[in-house]
Amino acid sequence: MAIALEELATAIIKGQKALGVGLTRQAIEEGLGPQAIISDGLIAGMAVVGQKFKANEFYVPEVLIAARVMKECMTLIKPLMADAGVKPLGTVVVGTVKGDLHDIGKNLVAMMLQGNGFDVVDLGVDVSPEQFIASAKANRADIMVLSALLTTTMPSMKLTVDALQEAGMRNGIKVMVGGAPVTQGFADEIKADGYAPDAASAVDLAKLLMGVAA
Ligand code: B12
Repeated sequence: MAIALEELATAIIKGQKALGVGLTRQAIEEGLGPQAIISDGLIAGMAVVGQKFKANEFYVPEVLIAARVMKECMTLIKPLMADAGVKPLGTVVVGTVKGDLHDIGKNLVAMMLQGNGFDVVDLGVDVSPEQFIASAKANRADIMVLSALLTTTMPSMKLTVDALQEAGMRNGIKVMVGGAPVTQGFADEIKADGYAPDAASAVDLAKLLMGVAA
């Protein structure tokens, strides 16, 4: 029987890894294109997860589990994307800024962006301005996503924005900042392009910065 992609979306929402991977495999075998599997299965599922997270119906563990299922499914689909000419919404370089080792929130943001159609390059934690810039250059990034959880590492965000400016790359790349101590006021102060308070809003912001309807 032909697979209904809503079932795949539901498997993502419920965090059912074996089912999600099985349905993805089945969809590929049935000849469904990667675009349809991603849009109507994975992204549809992660969109619901994001809404539930915003509405406090889901908490961090549920989002992490759903995002992991999505990631597993994506590894099956990724090789087919280039062949089918599927274009990501944009390329984002993600990292926790220099001096900061907190990565739970950053990982959530990265996974939600990936689940919503962005190509994500995750640089990990303790990322220096130079590393951000080198990666943005190498990957032709559209957006830089900076995370900080310590008031003492927030200045690293400013240093990264300044370094981007000095490298002559500021006009071509949008900068998003976030993390518990970060505010819209701070984002404005350091001349970032945007701030969002959580992973679901980060996806909306990234789409806005790319000029895609959220
Ligand atoms: C877990 C944790 C740790 C773990 C980190 C493990 C890991 N792998 O991440 C460990 C034990 C290593 C740790 C170490 C330290 N920690 Co700590 N830690 C925490 C804790 C308990 C939870 C943070 C967390 O993961 N929250 C959950 C995630 C999901 O939330 P989030 O990160 O805010 O992310 C969300 C949003 O902010 C947003 N977001 C995040 N990034 C981005 C980026 C963009 C662009 C956007 C748009 C959105 C966005 O989306 C996310 C999802 O919705 C907090 C306290 C707390 N309750 O917040 C303290 C806390 C952050 N830690 C603190 C401190 C002081 C430290 C240490 C200095 C302790 C010490 N003396 O050694 C060290 C610093 C180490 C270092 N150099 O980084 C303080 C920071 C105080 C401050 N304001 O500066 C806190 C607030 C605890 C406290 N009340 O004192 N910590």
